[in-house]
Amino acid sequence: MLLIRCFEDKVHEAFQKNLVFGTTHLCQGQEAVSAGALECLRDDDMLTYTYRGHGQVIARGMDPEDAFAEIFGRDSGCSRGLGGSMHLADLSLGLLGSFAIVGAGLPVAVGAAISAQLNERGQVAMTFFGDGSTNIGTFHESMNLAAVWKLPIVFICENNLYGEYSPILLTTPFEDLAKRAIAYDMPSDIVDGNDVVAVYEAVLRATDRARAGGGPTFVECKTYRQRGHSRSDPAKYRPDDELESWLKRDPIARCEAVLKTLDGFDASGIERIKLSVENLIDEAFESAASAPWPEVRDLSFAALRQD
Ligand SMILES: Cc1ncc(C[n+]2csc(CCOP(=O)(O)OP(=O)(O)O)c2C)c(N)n1
Ligand SMILES: [Mg+2]
Repeated sequence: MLLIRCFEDKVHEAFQKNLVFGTTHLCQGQEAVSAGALECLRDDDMLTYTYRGHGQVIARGMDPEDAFAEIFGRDSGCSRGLGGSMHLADLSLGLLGSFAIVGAGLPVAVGAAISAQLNERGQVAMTFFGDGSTNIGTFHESMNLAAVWKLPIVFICENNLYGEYSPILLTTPFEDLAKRAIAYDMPSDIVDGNDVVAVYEAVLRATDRARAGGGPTFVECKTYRQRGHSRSDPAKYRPDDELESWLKRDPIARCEAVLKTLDGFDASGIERIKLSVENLIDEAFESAASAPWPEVRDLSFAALRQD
């Protein structure tokens, strides 16, 4: 979670320094969802995620330098600098892609789940999406097919209460999105998405069910994005005190408080972890920011295919 938080803070800094081409959508406040859920995956599992997908990619183990380089448009980026913040992918890590079109990642994950079912190796697919995505047609088609074919997939909804600048109840008739699963006779769970252990336990139940042939699960994680929707959105549309009340439930601070009650963890140990994460991110940032640009000839499809 710290790695994701530090990474996102640096991306924000980079954006202000004009190092980021295009836009970027940050996930500070939602780190427990990525960290808890990704802990349940095996190396050969596959996932899709959205434009707000830096957290999933980092939690899955992409080298932060490769992710920074991609966001800065450099040749050493995970997509050769040609995709940017909304296109972080690495097939060797099962990172099938981030999708800028709301809802577009779900059918791709369903396809991955079909391949997992045919392979019979106990793989699962996972797909992350926001609350707003549950109003999109592909969400319903994906849930339906996954339920009918009992596919090994976990649908993870990061309900952060907003779709762009709209509060959820202006676009959706209810706040508990797990109700959507009832229409597909699919098991579901609602968890505190700012509690990393709660996320882990719920998602583990879901991945265990999927691997055992029990089909899909919908896991709704209640969370909150601490920053605006994208770029420099100041998020002025939020009611007074809302951010403050969610900052009190910050997933990292909460985890830290729990760790301090355990044997073997104390304040100085946690400080050491923070310092080592900050150093790692600082070094990755500096290397990526000075990495070479792609050559114009590399922009051709033929050149990319040779890799
Ligand atoms: C099909 C489609 N419609 C509209 C948009 C514009 N858009 C980008 S993000 C977004 C909000 C999505 O909200 P949510 O699914 O809750 O995800 P969050 O941004 O909160 O993570 C919208 C409407 C889009 N990218 N794709
Ligand atoms: Mg949302």
